Order: sequence, then structure tokens, then C-alpha cells
Amino acid sequence: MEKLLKIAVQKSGRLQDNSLKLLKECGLSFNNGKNQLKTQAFNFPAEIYFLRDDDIPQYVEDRVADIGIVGENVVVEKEKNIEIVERLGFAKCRLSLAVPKADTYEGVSSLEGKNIATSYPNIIKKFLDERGVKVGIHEISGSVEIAPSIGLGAAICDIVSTGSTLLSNGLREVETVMTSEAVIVASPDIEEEKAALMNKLLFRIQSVKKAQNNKYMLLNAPNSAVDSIVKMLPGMKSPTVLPLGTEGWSSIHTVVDENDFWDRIDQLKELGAQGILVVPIEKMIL
Ligand code: PRT
Ligand code: ZN
Repeated sequence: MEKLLKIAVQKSGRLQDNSLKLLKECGLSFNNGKNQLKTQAFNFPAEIYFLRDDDIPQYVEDRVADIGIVGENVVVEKEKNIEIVERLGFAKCRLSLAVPKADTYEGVSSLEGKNIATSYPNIIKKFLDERGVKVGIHEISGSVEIAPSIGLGAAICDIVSTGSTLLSNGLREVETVMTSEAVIVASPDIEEEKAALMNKLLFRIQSVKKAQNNKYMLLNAPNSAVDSIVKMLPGMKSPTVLPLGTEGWSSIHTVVDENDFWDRIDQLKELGAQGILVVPIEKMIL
């Protein structure tokens, strides 16, 4: 029987939508019924397991799952024998220390001897040990932000994204302990056949990621400006230049980096470009 790549994703929560979207963009098609715990892809030798995110590192270490999609914060906290094989760029957040707004804070030493409420005991302990600060750790699994107000700790260490949860609980972020994003993890001892399937999937993921960071750009320009425009738009090899129906004009097609296309557009307009279209790319194979 053909081997299946067993992929663990979060059953429900912040990672689920983007994890499934990514697998679908990589060409995997599968049914994911609401209460399903396991499903098989129709067109790729893969099986998808729906699990609590906290359990994914253990399952991957035990090779119950071959790979998993999980937050880096959970990977670091769980300290399992697994490795990050790809960073996915979604579910970005940071793990931070926060104290009640009115409390004085003059660096981590202000926490000496105090209790910290957190769902990330290993990470925060290591962070403070390295800085020579001794604290008590009060491990709680949720609603960490209310801990100081009910006497469960002088500070908290929790995930922050916009910061509005801290604000509405009267807390102030004082240290970033780590930054995080969704990642793919695998066992360092993954078997050869599974590794081959994993690499096939990773190649597709990289193509999807590249496409997301790039845009396809089309524009019209007077022939006198084509050379200058081509010089500033390297594209994948070099831009495509096609004559337009209107005498003396050309159409230029190229790929631009998402991060700098606004800057490019200003320069292009100065050079006489018109009718600039920027469209998404679905996949990009270099
Ligand atoms: O049920 P299961 O155990 O699978 O899920 P979960 O409840 O443990 O995790 P979930 O779905 O909340 O988060 C999964 C992962 O998403 C986390 O491990 C992070 O890697 C990532 N992530 C990204 C976040 C956030 N952003 C986030 N904002 N995880 C949690 N939060 C929470 C945070 O705990 C706090 O309560 O949102 C609140 C803060 O948000 P802001 O925007 O108010 O700062
Ligand atoms: Zn969880």
C-alpha cells in the first residue's frame, strides 16, 4: 500500500482556516466535515488529522503525525524532539510580559521574587533564568489576562497580537519574550518515503508563498520610456515588451515584489507609464 503523509492541523481555532487554505492552495483536495477528526486527500497521498494545537508537537515527535502546522510559540514551549522545516507567515504574534498599568517596571529585575501567570512556563522560565531573575510561575491554561486582577500573579506572560486584550484588562506590555508565526514541524527521524512526500509538499508551499509575495504588473508606456522602465523592473528574467495597437506605445509585463510596488509605481508614473494593472499571482515556480 502507498504510504500517506500524515499532516496534523489545528481542529479549531486561529490556525485552522489558514492551514487548510494553504493545503488547498498546494493542490490538495479533501473534505473537512465539521466534526471530522481525520480525512484523506483525494489527489495527494496525504491524510489530515485535526487536533488541539498543544498536542501537535507530541504527535509529531511520536511520529503519529509526520508533519504538523502549529504556532512557533507552542513548538518552543513543548520542547519536543521536532524541527521547524518551513515558516508560514500567518498567525503572527508575540509572547510578551505584561504588568498592571499602574505598577512601576524598571526592567526584568522588577519581577524578582514575584509570581507570573502564564500558559508558557518553560519559555518564560528560560527567559528569566538567562537574565538571572528568580520568579514563581503560576501555570494556567486560559484567560491569563485576568490573573493579576484576581491576585494570581504580579505579571503575566501571554500571546499579544494587537494589544487590545491587554489594554482592556488594565495591563501594560513591558517585554517581548519571543515573536511567533505558524510553522511546519517534522521529526528529525522522519522516514525516507515520508520525507520525499514532505519535500513535494514543501516545494508547493514555497511556490504559493513566493506567489503571495509577488504581483504581476502590466502597464503601457511610450516607446521612448521603455528602456528606462525595463531597467527599473527586472522581473523574473526580464520584462516582456509587446507593441500596442497605438503607434509609438508598448505594453510591459513583469513580476514585482509586493513590498516595493508602491515605490515602483511612483517612479513609473514619472517615466510616463499609464494604465498600470497589478494582479495577484496564484503560483510561482522559478
Ligand atoms: O483549542 P486549541 O488548543 O487548539 O487552540 P488555542 O486556544 O490554544 O489556540 P488559538 O487558536 O487561540 O491560537 C493558536 C495560535 O495562534 C497560537 O498558539 C499563536 O501561535 C497564534 N496566535 C496569533 C494567537 C494570537 N495571534 C492571539 N491573539 N493566539 C492567541 N491569541 C490570543 C491571546 O492569547 C490573547 O488572549 O488573543 C489575545 C490577544 O490578542 P490581541 O489582539 O488583543 O493582542
Ligand atoms: Zn491550544
